[in-house]
Amino acid sequence: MVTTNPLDVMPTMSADLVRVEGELLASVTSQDPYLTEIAGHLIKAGGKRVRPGFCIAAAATAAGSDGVATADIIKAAVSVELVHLGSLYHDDVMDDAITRRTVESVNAKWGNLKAILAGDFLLARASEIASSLGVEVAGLLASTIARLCEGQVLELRFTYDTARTEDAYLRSIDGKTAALLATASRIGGIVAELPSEQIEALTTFGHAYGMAFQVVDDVLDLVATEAELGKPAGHDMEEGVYTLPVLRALASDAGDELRPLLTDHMTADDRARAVEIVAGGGWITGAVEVARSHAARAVEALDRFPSGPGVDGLSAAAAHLVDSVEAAAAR
Ligand code: GRG
Repeated sequence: MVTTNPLDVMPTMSADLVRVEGELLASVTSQDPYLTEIAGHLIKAGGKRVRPGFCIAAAATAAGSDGVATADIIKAAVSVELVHLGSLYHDDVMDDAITRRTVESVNAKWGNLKAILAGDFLLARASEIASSLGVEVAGLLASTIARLCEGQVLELRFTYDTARTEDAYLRSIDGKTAALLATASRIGGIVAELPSEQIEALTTFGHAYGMAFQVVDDVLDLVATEAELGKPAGHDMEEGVYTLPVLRALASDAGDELRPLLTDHMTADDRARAVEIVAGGGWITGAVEVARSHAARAVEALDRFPSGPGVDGLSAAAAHLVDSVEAAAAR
């Protein structure tokens, strides 16, 4: 199925995202130009801006909305992207990552200590902006940062553990990824002062989309090309992060051949063979099915609301997500 690009459904989104870019860069200005440069590094590198996009689209689900974001919605969009950025700075330190968003990672360029501090600075700016939007938004963003930490700790606890359960995997991605996408949509609804039923539906949408998004990200790590990933397929296994298709392969008859390959000293040959085993046994298709069911749940959450730029944009984003992974998995 070929789905519509969400940006075509919400024509006002591109101009709103330009406003987000300007405010993102302004928000990380420090009295120290050196910190400004480090904090702006990954903003300038790009990124898909899914979280600000959700915040803006969620607000645009308001009855009669023309889709154009208010100044407060742009602030909300900036605050959720800053939290995402802060988590990327810290994540790259943990993984010793060399690249991010196609450029040199902050830790590779400036070292771990400055990457950690600049990540803290981004979170501080996010909190400052959120507090200007009211206590509810500030509290929600703070509890979401805690959820990200919980999800990440749950991942670390099972690194290189071939006995990691599917439930432990799902709880981890719920925290490290779905929580912020749920919050991005919810904050859009709160700031736009939508009815509470609609805010709950938007939260469910963002959460279900977030679960699908991480499963898709994990599938892509196994099926995308090295050129697309900027690293060889199977990198997560090399890092000891065993994701849904790998866990299902481990639980099957193929487990006996796969398990000995999954070590903290995996060679390039081990990695290639492990990818072959996981990709050859139908576990990719199974994981894509899981992503599809979360994406369907996301779309369903919005089906009580009349069609309009916001609802249509969010639904198109969910359909587009599954479409893109199906295309990659079918290659
Ligand atoms: C300090 C907030 C904070 C958290 C600490 C490091 C950590 C705990 C959590 C890691 C969270 C994390 C990096 C989850 C992965 C989420 C994910 C799928 C990132 C990629 O998102 P995209 O594809 O990236 O939207 P772009 O670059 O397009 O924005």
